[in-house]
Amino acid sequence: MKTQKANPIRRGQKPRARKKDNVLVMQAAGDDKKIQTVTTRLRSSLKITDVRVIVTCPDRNYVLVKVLTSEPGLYGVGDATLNGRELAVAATLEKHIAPMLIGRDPQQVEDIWQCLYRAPYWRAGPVQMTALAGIDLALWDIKGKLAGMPVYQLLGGRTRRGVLAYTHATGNNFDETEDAVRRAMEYGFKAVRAQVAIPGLEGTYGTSLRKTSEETAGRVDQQADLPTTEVFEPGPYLRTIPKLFEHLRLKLGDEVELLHDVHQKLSPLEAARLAHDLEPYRLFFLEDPVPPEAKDGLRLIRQRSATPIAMGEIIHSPLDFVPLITERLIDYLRCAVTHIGGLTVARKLASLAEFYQVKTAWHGPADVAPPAHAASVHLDLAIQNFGIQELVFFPDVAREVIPGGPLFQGGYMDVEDSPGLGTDVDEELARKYPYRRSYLPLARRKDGSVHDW
Ligand code: KDG
Ligand code: MG
Repeated sequence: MKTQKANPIRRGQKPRARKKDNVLVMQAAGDDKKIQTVTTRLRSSLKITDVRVIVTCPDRNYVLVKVLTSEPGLYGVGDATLNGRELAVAATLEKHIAPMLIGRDPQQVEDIWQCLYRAPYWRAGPVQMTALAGIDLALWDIKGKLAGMPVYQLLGGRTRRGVLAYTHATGNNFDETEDAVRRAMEYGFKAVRAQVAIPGLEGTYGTSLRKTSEETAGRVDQQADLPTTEVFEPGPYLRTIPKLFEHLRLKLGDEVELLHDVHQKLSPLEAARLAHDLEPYRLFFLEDPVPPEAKDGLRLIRQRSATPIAMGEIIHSPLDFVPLITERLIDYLRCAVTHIGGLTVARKLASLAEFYQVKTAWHGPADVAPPAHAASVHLDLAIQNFGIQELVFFPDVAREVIPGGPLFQGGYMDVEDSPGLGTDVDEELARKYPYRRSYLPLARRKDGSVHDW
């Protein structure tokens, strides 16, 4: 394209001398010439002027970050939602991060990432990494708008036509879960996560669905203004889940990809047994079989079965993934782009994973906002080792407050070809839905002792 060729910044070169830019500007014709001159000047003087943190609850709580610049109308929107700890992230952004950013050049995405990661001295942690991701996403959004390109282009361009998506299906018994998987398949999904209530246990992770604007796929309603309690026992769980997948394979055949989320509830030995017992049903992956502190136990799972393992939605330090990847203890990298520190670092993890045949499955739950889902899909479109992407449908009210986000058709997700991430926030509307205190549930064993939820 003519304009792109004529612009050294778009080609990733450093704008060394204004004179050189001018020579190139001279090569462009007519209107192109004016655009070139304006963008070159704009880029050399662009500054961050404000960082707005928008906490809003259109159906559930979200933390949006809006980074404004010295160029009127040029801003970026990121997501910094951390379910149940929204206000801690908002305070980190407002009190500690925003003052460091005012006056900085928003184009220095990597340098800003490094400053925000290293400057606190206290590295990582979910609150800090989520706050950092909110800024990082907003900066990539700005960079895309400046370049006039969708973010996936800046990440290297498309490697695939669409992004294989999965959604959730659940039920109180095997037949209900089977029906839910069928509905998702009729809607176009080729991959479905299946969960079922465990007989005799009150409340099972992933089994209480709330109504959505899309009838075929659910969002899990597990928020309350004080933690509710679910009961978990490994015995009944380990006996039920292989039978669920035996039922599903028998009734649904081999075509549909099936996934299951353990939600970090098992010990390594229990998880190894489950992965082994599930092997005949050929899961796409078994998710978070053990909690992160027991990740050494993944070795035991590996020795016992060939069920693919996805891990990491509550891992927030990028470095924690390094041994999981290099020792090939996981098959799918499953952190949330928005909880691991943003696109800048997720892209690096994906590159490391590529060399070890580990694929990506970025966490995409209802409790992260559309800019995070969009960022995941932009990355999925650009990397070689994409695996699968979790998809949820947002209710209309959330889509009005936070417009834009990935599209879904025929089992695949995509993004519109608009510049940046393709999402926004309506600040005025957001104010109509103020924050509501909410917690995730707690889990206890039958004897009353606390267990991982
Ligand atoms: O905030 C917790 C949720 O994001 C989590 O329970 C969802 O495990 C989850 C998943 O795989 O989507
Ligand atoms: Mg999960």
